[in-house]
Formats: sequence, structure tokens, C-alpha cells
Amino acid sequence: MIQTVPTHPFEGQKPGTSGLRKKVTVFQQPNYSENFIQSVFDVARPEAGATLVIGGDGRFHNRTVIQQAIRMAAANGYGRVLVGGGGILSTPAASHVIRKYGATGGLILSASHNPGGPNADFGIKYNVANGGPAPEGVTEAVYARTQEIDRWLTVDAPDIDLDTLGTTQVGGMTVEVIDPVADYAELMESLFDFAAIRQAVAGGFTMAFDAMSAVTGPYATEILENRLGFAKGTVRNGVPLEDFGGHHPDPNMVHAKELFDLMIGPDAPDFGAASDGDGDRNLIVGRGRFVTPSDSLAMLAANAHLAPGYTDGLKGIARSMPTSAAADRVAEALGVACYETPTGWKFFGNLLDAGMATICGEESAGTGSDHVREKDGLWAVLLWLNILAVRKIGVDALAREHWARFGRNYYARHDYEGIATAGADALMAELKASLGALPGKTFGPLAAAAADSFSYTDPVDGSVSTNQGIRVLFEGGSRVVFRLSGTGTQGATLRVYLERFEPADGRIDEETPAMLAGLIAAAEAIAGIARHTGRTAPDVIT
Ligand code: G16
Repeated sequence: MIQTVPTHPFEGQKPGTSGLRKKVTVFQQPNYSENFIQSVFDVARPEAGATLVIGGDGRFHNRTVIQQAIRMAAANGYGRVLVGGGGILSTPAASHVIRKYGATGGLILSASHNPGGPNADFGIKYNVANGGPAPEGVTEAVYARTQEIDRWLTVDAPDIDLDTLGTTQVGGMTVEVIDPVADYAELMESLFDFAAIRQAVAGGFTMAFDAMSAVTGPYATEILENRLGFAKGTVRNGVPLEDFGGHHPDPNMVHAKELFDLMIGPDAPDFGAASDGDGDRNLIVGRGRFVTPSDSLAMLAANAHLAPGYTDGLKGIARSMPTSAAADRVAEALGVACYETPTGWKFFGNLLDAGMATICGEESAGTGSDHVREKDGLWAVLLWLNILAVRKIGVDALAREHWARFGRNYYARHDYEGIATAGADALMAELKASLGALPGKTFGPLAAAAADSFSYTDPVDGSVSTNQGIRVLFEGGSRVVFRLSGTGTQGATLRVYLERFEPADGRIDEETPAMLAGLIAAAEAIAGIARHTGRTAPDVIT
């Protein structure tokens, strides 16, 4: 059946770093989701019989869009859809399923760490055959298609039962409802030394994992409690809820405060971790020791060879530009390349496919490797557990040892959320115009050494991405970076990334806020944040 779009309902938004993200009410408009999904299919042009993976983070509206997408896939010539039981597939699990079963792509229904519920956010991401987010060429083509589309295709078929594993037919297409956890758990077991972790657990090693009522609950329960032997209750908020229990499923010190408070309090277990809405982000906090995502990347890279999946060492490390340079020092010590990419996981895909990098990370709590083509929250947790179990060391001791060898990059990100777009644009434009005058200027004890607008040339396909954030580098390796978010759903979000480097023989045992005070003042002097945004303090500090 061909459905003709009566008017043009698409409130255009260039798909950002993670697909299309809007309020649920926007997706509920007639033709809205269908228009976007059809545009994806029109661009993907699946060969007859191709396999499509569908799953989401369980948020409100997930099941509705899954049923729509299944009928549309049948009408668009797909031969098989693999859909996660209950409509569930974490983003990294979806990436793995796409790769493992040779699918041509997958629809991941999630607004990641944004809140869920009838009045909150929803999203649709399209991943391609390598399991990774659609590259810019594809997202641009999908966007262009949404601007001209005038019909979508569907078949007349009832909803399928998403809660019973097994195979059914929809309009001549096979739909398999698969166990969302099994393939992923098997992959993790192949990468990590589960026996060593089990032994540590048997020896009294304890942890708390906060699934934030989001998608990782079933994965964490199966892997941590059932397979690794952690006590029942180790996984908290382990049942995915459509509104994430009213919380913001973003694993940082603000939104995972309960876990954070536990870990710095007197009853802390040995290890604490959390993941986000769709399971690709991670928070790592040891007893009394928060590990910044940038440090986590560096520490994992320095010790990855202790896990069976990485015994051959790393081919290279990649980090997004705003992520601290801690990983660069590890790469140097290992004698491998370190790539600096724009923000967004899709930029790692080519490096991973080409075998140029093994481990990647972003300051926004994303870490992962070439095992899939997405960042992977539980993967990071398991690599940490593997390293701690083999080395018989705690998080704090490992961090201190790391800094004593490589030096320490004190780090924080200040977010100014929901600011007026005009003010945000003016701030960036003014900043860009002033870059030439910055080198040589001093801000208290800080002397600016260089400043630029970051652009990236992909070493694999030569594509160029410009305007990826403003970098101001100071003498001695400290930095401030200014960037506008590409994933917000209201107004603009300004991100200010602050990084102070202290060499191994410097002040490596101080409190972060005090160490960054000078940089915060410099950022204000350089960019006029209060003048442009009307804000004197950030909304979120991570
Ligand atoms: C933010 C982060 C990025 C991340 C992106 C998507 O983007 O800063 O590092 O890649 O979210 O993350 P997720 O896949 O978890 O939604 P932005 O543009 O808002 O800074």
C-alpha cells in the first residue's frame, strides 16, 4: 500500500551527531516518523531481501514506531527484520547485531541520554552496514530527501507481538524477535577475562551499577549478576521504564548523583558505574575516586593488553577534539598514533574500519573499541573490571599510578543549556573573528599560545569537516575549547571544555575546581559568555 503524504509535515532538522531527535509530540504528528523512515529507506535503497535491525532504548513511543517501521520495511523490499524482544536493543548491541547478521543497516530508536515520556524526547538513528552511525554523506542525503518526499510505503498488517521471541511474517517479510541480550553477552565474554573477574568477586570485590531505569538493565543483570557472580542488587534501577523513572538517563555526577554519593561515602563498594538511556555512555567511579571520561580512555588504553580481546596491543587511539590529551601521552608511550577527530562517534568509524585505531573515546562519557562501531557503556565497565581484577588494584591506586607516570589533565566541561540561538551564534562569530589576536595575550598567569577553529581531514576518505569548535591553547599544554552542541532539542547549548595539564612531577594531587579557576576566568574573558548568554554560571558541570 502506498500512503501519500498529504501536506509537507516535516519540521526540518539536519540530523545531528545522533540522527533525528525531537519531542515525542513532534514524532506523534501524522506522517512525521513515517516521513523520516521512508527518507532513510529511499536513501539506503536496500537490495531485495536485505536484513534490517530494529530496536530501541525502551522509552515512550518506542513500540509505536517499531510497529510502523516493520510495516514500512516490508513495503520497501526488506526480506528480514531482526527486532529486539520487548523492542529493546542497546545502541552497542544493535551495532553488534547489524555486524553479526550481515544486515544492511539498523534503526535505533532513542534520544540517548535525553529524558523520556509523553512530554519528553524521542529519536531515530540510522546505522549502516558496518554497525556505525550513518556517515555525513548519508545523513545529508536523508535530510535532503525529507525536504521533497511526497509518499511513504507501508503494508496493511497488524502489530506483531514484540514480547515473544520467534519468527512471524509481515507482508511477505520475515520478522524475528530476538533475545536482545544474548549476542551481546557472548561478545563480551569473548573479549574479557570473565574467570579473573569472577575470582575477584569471589574474593570479596563489590560493585554498584546504576542502569538509570534505561536500556542497560537487562544486559547488566545478565552479565554482572548472572555470569560474573556479583550479588543480586548490584544492578540498581535495572528495569527499563518508558520515562526512565522521571530521571535524566545521563551518567554524570549530576544525574547519577545517588551512585556518586554512594561511591564517595563510607559504604562505598569497590567499584561504581552507570550507563545512559541507550547504553552507549559510561560513568566510572571508584571508591572515593571519580575518573573523568578523558582519563578513563587513557587508563583503559594503557592497560587494555590485560584483556584477552586486546592482548596484541592497540593499533592506535582516537579521541574527539574536546577530549583531554591524556590519551595522547599513552599513545606516545605505546608508540602508536593518536587521532584527534571532531565530536561525534561517526568520525571514528573510518579509523576503526581501516584498522588504524583500536580504542576511541569522547569526554562526554563515550568509550569503545573496534568490537562494534558505537561507543559502548558496559564494554568500558567490563574492561575496567578486567584490568582491576588482573592487576589486583583499586581505581584510586590505578589513577594515581597513571598520573605519576604520564602527568594529569585536570578537566571539566561547563554547559550553558537552552540559551538563545542568536546569542550563541554571536558568541561563536565574535570568538572566531578574534582568534588571530589571541596568541601572546595573557590571562592572569596563563599565556595563550595558539587559537584556531578546528577542522578535520579524514585520513581514510579525505573528507573535510570544518567549524568543529574553537580551540585556545595555552603555554604548558592547558586548553579551553568552545563548541555549540549538535544534539539539544531546545535553543542552543554552549559547551566550554577546560583542561589543565600538570606534568608527572607537578601538582597531580589537587582538587579539580581549584585547579581550573584560572582557566574559567580566562574563558569568560576570551568569549564574553555572560555578555552573550545572560548567564553567569553554567547549568551543568561534568
Ligand atoms: C554530545 C556529545 C558528543 C556525543 C554526542 C552524541 O554531542 O558532546 O560527544 O558524540 O552527544 O552522544 P549520544 O550518542 O550519547 O547521544 P553535542 O553535539 O551535544 O555536544
